[in-house]
Amino acid sequence: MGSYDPGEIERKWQDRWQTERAFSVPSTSEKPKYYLLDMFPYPSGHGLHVGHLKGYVASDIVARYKRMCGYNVLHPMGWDSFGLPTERQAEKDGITPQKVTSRNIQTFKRQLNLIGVSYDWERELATSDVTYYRWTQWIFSILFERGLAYQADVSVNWCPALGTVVANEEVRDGVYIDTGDPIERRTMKQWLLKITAYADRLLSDLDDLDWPEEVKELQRNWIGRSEGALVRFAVRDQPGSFEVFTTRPDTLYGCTFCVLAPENPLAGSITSPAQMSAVDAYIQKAAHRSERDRRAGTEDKTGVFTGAFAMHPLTGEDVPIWIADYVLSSYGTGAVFGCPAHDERDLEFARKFGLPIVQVIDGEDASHSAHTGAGTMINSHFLNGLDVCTAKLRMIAHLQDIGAGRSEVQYNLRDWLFSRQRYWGEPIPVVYDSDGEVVLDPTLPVVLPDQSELETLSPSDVPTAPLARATKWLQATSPRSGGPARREVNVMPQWAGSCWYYLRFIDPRNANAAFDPALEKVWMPVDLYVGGIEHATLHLLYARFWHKVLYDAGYVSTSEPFKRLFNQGKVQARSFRDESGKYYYPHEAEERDGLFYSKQDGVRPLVTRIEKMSKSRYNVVTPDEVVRMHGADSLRLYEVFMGPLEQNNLWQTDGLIGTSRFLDRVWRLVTESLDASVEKDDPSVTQSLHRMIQKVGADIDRLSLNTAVSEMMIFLNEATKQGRVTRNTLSALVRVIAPFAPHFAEELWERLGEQRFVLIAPWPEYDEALAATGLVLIAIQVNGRTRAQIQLPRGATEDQALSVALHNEVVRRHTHGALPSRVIYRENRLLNLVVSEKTLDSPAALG
Ligand code: ANZ
Repeated sequence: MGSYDPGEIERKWQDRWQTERAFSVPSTSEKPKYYLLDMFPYPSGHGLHVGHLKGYVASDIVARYKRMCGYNVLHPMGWDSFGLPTERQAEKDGITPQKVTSRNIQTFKRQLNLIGVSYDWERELATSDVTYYRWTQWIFSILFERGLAYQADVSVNWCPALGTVVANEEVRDGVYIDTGDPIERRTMKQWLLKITAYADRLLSDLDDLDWPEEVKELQRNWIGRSEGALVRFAVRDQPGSFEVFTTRPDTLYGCTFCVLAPENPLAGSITSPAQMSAVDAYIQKAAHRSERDRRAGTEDKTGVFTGAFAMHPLTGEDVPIWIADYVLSSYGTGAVFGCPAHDERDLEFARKFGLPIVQVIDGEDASHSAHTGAGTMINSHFLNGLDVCTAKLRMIAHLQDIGAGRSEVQYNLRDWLFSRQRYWGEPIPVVYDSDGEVVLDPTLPVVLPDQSELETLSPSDVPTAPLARATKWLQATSPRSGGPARREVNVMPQWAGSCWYYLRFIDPRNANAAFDPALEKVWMPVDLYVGGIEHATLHLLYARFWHKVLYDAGYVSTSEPFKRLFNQGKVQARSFRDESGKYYYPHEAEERDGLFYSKQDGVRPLVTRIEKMSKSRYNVVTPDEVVRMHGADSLRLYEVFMGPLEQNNLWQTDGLIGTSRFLDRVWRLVTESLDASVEKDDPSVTQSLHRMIQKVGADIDRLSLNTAVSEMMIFLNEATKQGRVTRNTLSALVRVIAPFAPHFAEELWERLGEQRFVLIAPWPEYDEALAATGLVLIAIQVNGRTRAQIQLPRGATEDQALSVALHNEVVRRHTHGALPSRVIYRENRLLNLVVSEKTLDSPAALG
């Protein structure tokens, strides 16, 4: 019979899966398709830790379950392998980025295989392979030809230390978040992608997606659609005029000043001689503040008067024109009209500089804070007496009549800054003709030159890309004139490759096209996309944007790429720091009387915290060490049993003892029952079995995997009471466990006498009526009085009953949310929560 030895079993089945190509997915099949995608990783030098694996284990469980349910499941994996960290690692180690990449990929792949994930490695891809990025370049050509890729002088975050432009999202408090290197604002000629042309569709198509509401909301805010009006102001005694964007045209009679962004070109030209030096000094200073800080607007308002006046478009009165950095150059028109009575920022500004405040909406006067809400119009001529909403429409119509304005929609979303001054990225496939004209290079791929051509990857002082040093590579022939041309030296940002990889997985070895259109129709859209919430805005917006462009160009058949999205939470772990903030590894800390000290000196007190698991916090646990100790199947079970998948969960290596023990008990039940040849099960076991099959399947569909595992545990308790069970029951049990603990299940499946992999066995059927009888009603009492009844699976443990009861609304009302001081549990009958009367009386418990 033998006992359960994970090491041996796992090796055996991983070898068999591999030699029999068990995970190879036919591109077409009689079966219905299911496309299940993980957000592919960036292969960093640190390898994977158990926190990274949570999402991969979860999706593998779904993939295995769907296969057993009869789907042809596409479950691929690849590498998002272009990027700055690899390039920096290469510089440090004195090897090429290609070498660093392949070394890192090897580690990642080994670690993923260690836990038995069922990827079809025959479809593996890396975004830095020329066979892949030639098609990324091809999509760039489509964007270019459709007028969606263009060059412009833009104000960018230049990082001298890295020698590249970085995205706004990568900068905080004036430094590059990853390395802490300072950032300067500079105006440079850059490539941009016109994602703003798709803003409306990116917004409205969200409604039909089966995505977490939270992510949809993040995208809506990121796109940030605002309806309002443009209003034109003429400058007194000067030829110039400017437009402002406002969402509150109803408040125009309350305008007492105008403000230009410091970058607004008008700022220089309208300024009076007397104000010139003050204005210049202010503009200089503003250039050092990041856009993020300016947007946050937490600091005191600053500004400077230009000495010029605008004419109010309705009254003709003088309105002073100021310059202030709370107005952003990149939003609206880079100019606003100030209405201090009804806008908080304008009010602060008016107070600081002694500007008049004119109230135009009835309500409290503006001596304390601006009245920004609804109300009735006053001091506003033809608008008086109207409500704010009607006044907006009237004002826009009036402005239109007199030619001073019109309605306008603005987006927070900006065009996507698409060039980077680095080496390890996709070359942008254009050349500059001898007359400077930009021409698309039709001969793809444009291969990245060998690193040796550049001498060094290190950035130079002048803001130019390393590729500018590849003198031979630079020389090209113009496809337009046939004459000499110069290659583009900027490369694409790291986000490019991940915009379309899900399409390449469909047909990864196609040498003549990015993918076969017939196969695209078979597989798209992705049925379930699993990954972290940190990709809610950038990656998921960029990918949706490219997909829509490909859709418009007729290359894909769906308007959205990802039908359903699931975000797994983070794995957290305890970290140790001393008073200076220096981190310690857990093995460097020792506990005395509930406090922690550094082992090294024994006296230095350490602060412990629960933080996101990460290398930089010294609290990482690797799959390698866990698998060695407990086996891959225990690890897989623990990854999803820690708590609800969408939440952040605390890693506790001790928890693995529980999942290991569970597997041991299943092992014993199966192997011992096999010898006993039981003819019939107790009705309670049968009911519990059917209920488990039903519940586990439904839970996997909802990605409620922790409850699926408890369901299996409940069944095991029930079965163990009977001692031995029938072969049919064993067969169903092994199949239900298979997606979670695949090696373990294959081994038992073989011992049950089965010839083929459990991997492709059908998911067991259940009887609806029997499943329903597996439930019992349990009375919940608070201090001996019955307050509620809850439905639980027969045989639920005290912990399971308690966790359901404490979440019950009625129960919470009676316990005032307090934890019971004592619990009395009668299985399948009642749960009595003893809560101290004092707690019930004290108002603190009400919280
Ligand atoms: C006059 C006004 C009166 C405004 C009032 C508000 C209240 P969202 O919702 O973000 O679109 N604004 C316009 N362009 C700006 C810029 N470049 N930088 C900073 N602020 C800018 O907000 C639009 C409002 O933000 C606009 O409406 C404008 O101020 C300001 F009682 O115009 B409002």
